[in-house]
Amino acid sequence: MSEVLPWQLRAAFARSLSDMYGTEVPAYTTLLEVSHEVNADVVARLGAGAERLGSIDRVTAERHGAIRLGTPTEMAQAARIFGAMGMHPVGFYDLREAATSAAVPVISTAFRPIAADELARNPFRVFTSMLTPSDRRFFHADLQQRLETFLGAREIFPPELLALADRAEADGGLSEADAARFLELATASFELSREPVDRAWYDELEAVSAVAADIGGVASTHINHLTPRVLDIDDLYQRMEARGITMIDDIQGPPRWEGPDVLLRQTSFRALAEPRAFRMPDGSIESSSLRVRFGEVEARGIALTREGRAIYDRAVAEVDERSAGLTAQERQDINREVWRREFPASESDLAARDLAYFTYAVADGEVVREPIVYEDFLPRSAAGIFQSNLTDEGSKDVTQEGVARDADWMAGALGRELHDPFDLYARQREESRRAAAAQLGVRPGELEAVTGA
Ligand code: OOG
Ligand code: NI
Repeated sequence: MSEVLPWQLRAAFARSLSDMYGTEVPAYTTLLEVSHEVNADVVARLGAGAERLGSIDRVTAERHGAIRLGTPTEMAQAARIFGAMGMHPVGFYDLREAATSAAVPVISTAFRPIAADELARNPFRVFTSMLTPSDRRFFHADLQQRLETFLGAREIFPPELLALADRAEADGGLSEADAARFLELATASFELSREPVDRAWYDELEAVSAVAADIGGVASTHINHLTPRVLDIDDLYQRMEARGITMIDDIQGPPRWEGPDVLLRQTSFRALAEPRAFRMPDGSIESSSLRVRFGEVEARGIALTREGRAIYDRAVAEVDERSAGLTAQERQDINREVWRREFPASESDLAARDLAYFTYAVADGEVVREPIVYEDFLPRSAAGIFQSNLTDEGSKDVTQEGVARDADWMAGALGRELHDPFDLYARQREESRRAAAAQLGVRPGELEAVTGA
């Protein structure tokens, strides 16, 4: 019998990773402290209204992690480990296309719980990227070959961990003793290695892309960042700067405005120099540092439908076009102006125009509409976060043809179904509408007519 259920493994893993990362990156601990202060203040100010997009318990425990892997084999192994914790691959992100200013040769998915009750128990998600060594815009044939040989020879996840993961997935959990071992091995897989880094190899990759060096320049992987959720990201940004921590220039995503929060807003503090050992070409060991890991924070809003998302994508393109050479403040102003023109300023208008997802429930004979929180990521913001933390642009030969990658390719690499985020939100909405309609004895399509919801 399984004593520790998948959601309990997931919650324990998120905690264990957070503790480990806090010892590795002390500024992350500061970020957590400030996040807690901000959230406590918002709850004090707004009361129950602060919990419209998730209970304060959920939001306080909520984290997303980011990891970067090298090969389809490593991706499939990660999928087994996350599968053990009830986390499934959702969405396909092509950051090669989304990045505009630096070389980011990766494609990504996110592992997360997909059922509403699982999300409510613990919403831990991990943005997981993999390198594309066959993409000629970044890697010439000889470098591709050496990179694939290097990646093919390393072992990121020990066989014992994978065996425990498979057992957990098959049995729906693990015994106490197995769970403890699983958590220990899983956490250790994402610790920063003390092994000396091959200086020449790392530098060769870094000339192409700092992200390529971070992934393929070392024989292990590590958690890149762990992101808490805050209820007021503008307030958090100011408080971090006041504490002397330099933040990147922008808050990525929608602007701060008077209407409903939608999708995702994110920002981060700049990557810190972390001491690392290097093996030099003459065999000597030197200590130096690498700047790849940073602290990110996010605020989440309502999930948009495909129509709502299309408006968002158009708005991003317009803001980009008009922002060249402007300051962060001027960019935010344009973002807000475009937003006010394009998006309705109330939840009921978002619902009426079918731009966002809501669930419906019956309380005291009335239909109550509640927003569905956005559980996914934004390719443009993800690329922005990657790029804003790179000191070097790397190189990208745009005269070459890129290698084609899409959601089907990713599903094949993972050997699992890749869920479409829009389908998941739509299903949640339809299920709630069916249940509410059944309770009132009407058809789902008549809910609005009955109550004006
Ligand atoms: C992932 C960047 C994307 C987010 O929150 O959008 C991401 C990475 O830096 O590895 O984590
Ligand atoms: Ni992130």
